[in-house]
Amino acid sequence: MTRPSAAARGFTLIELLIVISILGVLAAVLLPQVFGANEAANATATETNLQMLEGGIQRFQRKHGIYPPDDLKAPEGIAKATWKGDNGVNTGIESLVCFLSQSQQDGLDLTSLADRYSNTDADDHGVELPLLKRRDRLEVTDHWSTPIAYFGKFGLERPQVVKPDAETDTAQVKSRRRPDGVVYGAGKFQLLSAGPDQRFNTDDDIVWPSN
Ligand SMILES: [Ca+2]
Ligand SMILES: [Ca+2]
Ligand SMILES: [Ca+2]
Repeated sequence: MTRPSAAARGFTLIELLIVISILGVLAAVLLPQVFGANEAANATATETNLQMLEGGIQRFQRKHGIYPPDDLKAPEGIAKATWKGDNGVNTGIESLVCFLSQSQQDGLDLTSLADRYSNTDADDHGVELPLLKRRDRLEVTDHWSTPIAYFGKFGLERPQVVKPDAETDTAQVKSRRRPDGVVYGAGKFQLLSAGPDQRFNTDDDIVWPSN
């Protein structure tokens, strides 16, 4: 068996190095684009769900003349609160899910969002929600799996406590304000996603309505 000459081995090694460096350059150029595309797709999908929730909120408002409460407390004459009291965590979005899940006519069937449920604070309503057919007190998450925050009309100035996931400590979340200082959704409601960084009250948050 003849061993390859030193020149031949060297040439192979150089070729290998060139290939590796080309792959390195390609990865450096393409990976951020791939991740960027993913983030953009997640943002679009999250906005679509926020828009869908808005549809339910508006239907509730048309029927009852008020926006769905963000405190799990049923206003007089609207619904009879048969569910358990509040544990103070994720309350806004849990309350929205609860009120929208009472009936098809004045709410929204959220069963299509099954892949976006979480229950990071592991609580329950004690009774089954009529539309959702679930007893656990679910949150709806954004596409980075962080529970969305929902601020009702009267809760826009009240910070909320959100537990991002089962392992992470709770965070205090404030409703988002426009550059002129007016709160987004003033006089109505606000839905807030923590965005790609999974932290609330940073620049990448997605707010709805966004004007
Ligand atoms: Ca809760
Ligand atoms: Ca919960
Ligand atoms: Ca954020």
